[in-house]
Amino acid sequence: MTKQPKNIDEYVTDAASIEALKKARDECIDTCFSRVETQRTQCKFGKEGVCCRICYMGPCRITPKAPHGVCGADAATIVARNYLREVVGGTSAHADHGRHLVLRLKHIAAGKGGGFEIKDEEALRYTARLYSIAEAGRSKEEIARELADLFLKDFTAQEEKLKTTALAPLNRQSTWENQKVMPYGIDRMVVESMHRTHMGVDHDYRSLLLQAFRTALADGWGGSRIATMVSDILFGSPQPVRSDANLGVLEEKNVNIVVHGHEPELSEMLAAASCAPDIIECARAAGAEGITLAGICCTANEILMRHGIPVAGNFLQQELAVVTGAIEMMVIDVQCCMPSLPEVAKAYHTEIVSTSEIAKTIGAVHFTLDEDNAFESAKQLIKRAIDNFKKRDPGKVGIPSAKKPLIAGFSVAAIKYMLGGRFRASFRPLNDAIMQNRIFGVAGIVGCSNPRSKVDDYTNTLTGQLIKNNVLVLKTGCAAIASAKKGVLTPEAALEKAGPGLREVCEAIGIPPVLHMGSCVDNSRILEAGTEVVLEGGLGDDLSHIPAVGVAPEWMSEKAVAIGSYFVASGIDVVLGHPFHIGGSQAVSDFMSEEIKELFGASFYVCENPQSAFETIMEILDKRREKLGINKKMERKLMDMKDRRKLDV
Ligand code: SF4
Ligand code: MSK
Repeated sequence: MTKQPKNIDEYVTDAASIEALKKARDECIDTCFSRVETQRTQCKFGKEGVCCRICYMGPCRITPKAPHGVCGADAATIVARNYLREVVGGTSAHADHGRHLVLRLKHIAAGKGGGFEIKDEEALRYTARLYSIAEAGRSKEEIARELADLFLKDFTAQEEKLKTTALAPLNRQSTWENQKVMPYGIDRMVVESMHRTHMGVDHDYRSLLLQAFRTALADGWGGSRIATMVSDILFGSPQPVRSDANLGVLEEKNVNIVVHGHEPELSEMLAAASCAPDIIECARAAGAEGITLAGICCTANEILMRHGIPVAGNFLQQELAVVTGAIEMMVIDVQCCMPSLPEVAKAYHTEIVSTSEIAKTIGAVHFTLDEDNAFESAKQLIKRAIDNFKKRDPGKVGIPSAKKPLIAGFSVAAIKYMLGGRFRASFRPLNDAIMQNRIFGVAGIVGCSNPRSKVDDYTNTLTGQLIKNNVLVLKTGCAAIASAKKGVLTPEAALEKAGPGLREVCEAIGIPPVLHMGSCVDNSRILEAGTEVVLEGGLGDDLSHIPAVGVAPEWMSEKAVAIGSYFVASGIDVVLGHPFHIGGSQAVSDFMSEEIKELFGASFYVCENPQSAFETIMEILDKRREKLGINKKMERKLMDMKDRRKLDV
């Protein structure tokens, strides 16, 4: 066993995690919080990005005395190659997720849905129109077939630009053409990047970094955007929905099943199957009162957004959820699922079940969904969890009571509807509120939690300061769950915590000051929202003009590297809570903070504490407002529906 954390509240912030981590310590369970202690001393070469193990003349490490690898590569080449490979990792994760969903859409269109169906025909027809696919008078299957084929071409296109990039503002598309970063097919971008970083190929750090931004664009405006659109078509476009978040959503008297990872397909089936009368009867027969289905990470966000299924926690609560001793089954799929889970589960009765054919974990039981009979298959899995309920040891159960209410489900369509109503759905009221300085700007806060810093602390402190200063916050991923646990995802929070201008707008529209927009792939919704702001008019004609900023306070994954890169390449400045592994090359660092401003109109800023992030964000927004000429103080007035209609110029 590794060294256990001493002062628990130096690691975690919310009451439920504090309680669960104390329980883990008392029961001598290793978690990421104990393992991070044994990993305190980090490799300086890895951290600075100057370790190269691309070929077997190496590994080579760059130092002042050894400024070149065996092949002659310098620090800039090695750092840029490593960075590009991180972007490739992140892009691949989102893209592969998207590809699975597109294939599902194609199978459904071919009549082989196996229990899956197109739930949102309106979203299907709307998306088809975006790509000039004829939809009037055609069946949904016909449209779905053509749309799925078009999306698949966005993966395989060799010499044609990614079609989905046409959803970006026109000026941004020109920037990408001018800077030669317009991506081709997603698969080609990934393969080409791996080729370019092979030993002895691309050595110019600028060339490598531009390829990193090009590959990232194939994520944000390709794999992720496609994944979000297809998820909405298959499972329904999110609408505001109430729920609760934190470990307190687990029920002592129920069979508790937790879904974890990123893919919505099986969890959608589990959500439906967990309500089936025969399944509930089965749970009662086993001595439970019912079934609680809850989520961790972005699988949680997917089913929260569409069904209001409660959230048990974010990334660093996955082991703590098992430590409650009250989970019969944790169903894991892809991304962010720790390999430690089966080891933690050994101390309890919890069964860890892996469900993706591409993601196996030693110690987990593997379950393959019967694609032809998905609903029945999901029921079988739940029955297995019910059987496990009998093995629960009441003496080991300790469910923290803390949980907070929340509202999630803010797709762009839902925001538009809330702003203007069904027949006048529009971003106009938001643009006007920004122009009138009721809302100072918009911050998209995204990303993970990381045991190297106090969990959720940076994210929540910064979010609090921003809303107090009239910055509307859009959130996804584990950052959104951090806000949920803090209780700021409710309209009531606007009354208490938002600044006066933001409060007026939130009250008039009935939204929280922090909008939960979904999972990690749903960062594409933030790009979509930014594009709506541009198209609505009055705030410049490119994403690099609007008063908006991206923030990743406690990020940890390669996906975050790709996300940050596509935000910047899209013209949105990004503030990071800790730096990329690029510090070993001054040339690369200068490129990422300065030179790219000229190329994309945005760049990266590193702020290691929430106060400096707050100041930097306000400065970025202020500069953008100044350039737009909208920095004048406006009279404040409470908007009602009549006012909002008047604003509709
Ligand atoms: Fe060393 Fe060059 Fe091989 Fe990298 S590619 S391991 S720097 S010899
Ligand atoms: S789950 S990538 S820890 S946000 Fe999307 Fe959370 Fe980060 Fe995973």
